Amino acid sequence: MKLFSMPGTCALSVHIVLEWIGVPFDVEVMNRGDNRLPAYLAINPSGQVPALQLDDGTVLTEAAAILPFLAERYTEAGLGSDDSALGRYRLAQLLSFLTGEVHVAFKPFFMPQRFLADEAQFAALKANAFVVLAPLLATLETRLGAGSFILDNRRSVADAYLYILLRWVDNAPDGVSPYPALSRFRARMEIDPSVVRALAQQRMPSVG
Ligand SMILES: N[C@@H](CCC(=O)N[C@@H](CS)C(=O)NCC(=O)O)C(=O)O
Repeated sequence: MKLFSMPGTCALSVHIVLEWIGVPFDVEVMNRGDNRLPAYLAINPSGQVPALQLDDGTVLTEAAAILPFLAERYTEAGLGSDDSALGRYRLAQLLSFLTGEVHVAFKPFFMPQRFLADEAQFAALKANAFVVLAPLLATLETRLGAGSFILDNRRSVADAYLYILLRWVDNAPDGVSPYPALSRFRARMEIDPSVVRALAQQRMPSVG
């Protein structure tokens, strides 16, 4: 398998999961901009990461599909949902919230130019992203509570995704500190050897 990624992106979540699983894989950490070159557009026409190329050449995109795929293919790693009737859907529900609500709320902060042409409005748009994010982060804070993991207090692929989101919260005026449960979660992930390895390969700082 080969993971296509760029430093600082949500593709880090897939990298962490591959490290947790312990299966051999290649990773191409592209420079920003290379994701819009024809070579990568042939792999993922959206130009976005992550993309996971399987050994038979098939390409999977969208973290909400790649993460459960890996959890189900490598069940022995114990990164999926429980076996209850609704387990898979609870994971799908959570990944949908993380990718479709929380991640998307960061987009005006990271890419204001995709929302507005007037650069004079960028600062307000970026600041507003964290206003939109506050209730979403509060929901995650409540959900995590005293637990160690975000999906029904069992380790799962969703933890890797939550972690990459929390790194981005550093850009908020008070960072992640208003959320004690999320802060504890992030600190635990930060010292996970698989996370440390993935960060190094992604050329990303390991923040203490
Ligand atoms: N819905 C996609 C979103 C992927 C996405 O937004 N990736 C960003 C990095 S976090 C990206 O590739 N941005 C580069 C670009 O859009 O040009 C997913 O969840 O996988």
